[in-house]
Amino acid sequence: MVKMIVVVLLMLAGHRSLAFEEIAEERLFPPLHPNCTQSLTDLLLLRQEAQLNRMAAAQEATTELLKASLEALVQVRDSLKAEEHTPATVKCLSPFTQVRDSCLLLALHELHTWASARQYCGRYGADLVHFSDVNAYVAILDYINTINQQRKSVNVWIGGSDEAVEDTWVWITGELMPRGPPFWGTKDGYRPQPSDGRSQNCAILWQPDQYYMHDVSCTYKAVPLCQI
Ligand SMILES: [Ca+2]
Repeated sequence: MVKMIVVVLLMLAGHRSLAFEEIAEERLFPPLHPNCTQSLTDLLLLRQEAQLNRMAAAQEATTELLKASLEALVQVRDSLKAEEHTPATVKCLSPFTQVRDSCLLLALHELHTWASARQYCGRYGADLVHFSDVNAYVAILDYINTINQQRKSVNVWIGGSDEAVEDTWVWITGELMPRGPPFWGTKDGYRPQPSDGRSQNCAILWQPDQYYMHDVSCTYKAVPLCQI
């Protein structure tokens, strides 16, 4: 009976050594012999402890690696954020003002048709403003309110039209304009903009509708918002 227990324990010990232990450890803890007087239980416990220590060390190394990777990713994210919020250095000559990455001029006392407004901006080597995202739009609205602190009732030409192809609104750069909210007016008694088909082909920031974009006739008179 005792011999059988010894054989079973030896089989268990042999299985564990094949599955988990290194050859060096086999030298440290040589195979058991049935006549060995050392406690088999103690020896198995030693082996188990060595295995656990090795697993703990491997886990610790993995944790350190993950921490280092996480720190590197956080640094990349922070640097991208800083880049995103730092406007490029732009030198704007008077009367232009830097707004984000471009120079703007709201010619508050000039009233022009859309085409004439483009010519006005052209005198400065500029053209009517265009923008592609909400942040740029908000920055432009802030600039307009800063220049027009007296809340003069003026509408503002921007560089977009659907004159070439009805209902295909493009910037003067040829890029498609954004559509829908929050750019175009949709409320406060107005029909969703743009709303007037072939009779209105130029885009304007409509002051009575909090400077949301509207379509109006290109021969309407408004102030140019020039951009370099
Ligand atoms: Ca139209």
